[in-house]
Amino acid sequence: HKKAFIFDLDGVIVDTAKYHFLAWKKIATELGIDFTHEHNELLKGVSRVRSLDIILELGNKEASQEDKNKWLTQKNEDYLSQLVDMDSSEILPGVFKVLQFLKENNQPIALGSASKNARPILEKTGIISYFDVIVDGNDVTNAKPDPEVFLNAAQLLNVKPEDAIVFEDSVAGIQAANIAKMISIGIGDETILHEAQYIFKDFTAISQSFIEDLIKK
Ligand code: B16
Ligand code: MG
Repeated sequence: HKKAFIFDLDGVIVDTAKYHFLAWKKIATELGIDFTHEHNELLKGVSRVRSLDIILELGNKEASQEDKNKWLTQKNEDYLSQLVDMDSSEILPGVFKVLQFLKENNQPIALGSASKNARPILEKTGIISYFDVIVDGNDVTNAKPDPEVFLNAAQLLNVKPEDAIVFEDSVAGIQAANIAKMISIGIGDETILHEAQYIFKDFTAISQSFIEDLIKK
């Protein structure tokens, strides 16, 4: 069967969580809300709008839609300003090798990300040409753990969900892949990502034969 290899972006291909954190931290501090790295874990794979709501909940604050819109814009401008100097050095260890191997073996590759900034990030890091299909935060209405983003990617590649393989660093993303009946591969901490079918600490821990087996399955 033809396969589809679907990659999440933040936390899988690049570590943009640190930039998201800095930008949210500024907003939180302005609002007098204590926002820690631990809290930042809650925002992984979660949309921008939902992230702000989570931060406001943490601080027990309510806000008007007007204020929320202002902070969302401010957060994104701040985040984008951190990305100006981004280049291929920010691609996480082992990722490039896997993308290269999949391409050499003519395997369909997709991006399945909640981020609305996915395209500029793939361009800056020089890997956008590896992706046959890009589904991001601009294309979906339901956020992970809803499987919409991954189902769209597989459909665009003409591949059945059972033949799709998802690489994800967030719990919500692993749940989305599982709900879609796709093969879920967690990238990160095995205690956090225990719902994944396979878990690796990063892409350097994934062997070529593991990928070959997925292709042949
Ligand atoms: P943006 P992913 C997600 O990307 C991030 O994990 C999450 O922290 C962020 O809030 C979300 O994208 C939206 O990003 O503000 O750029 O639209 O992990 O699904 O690739
Ligand atoms: Mg992610």
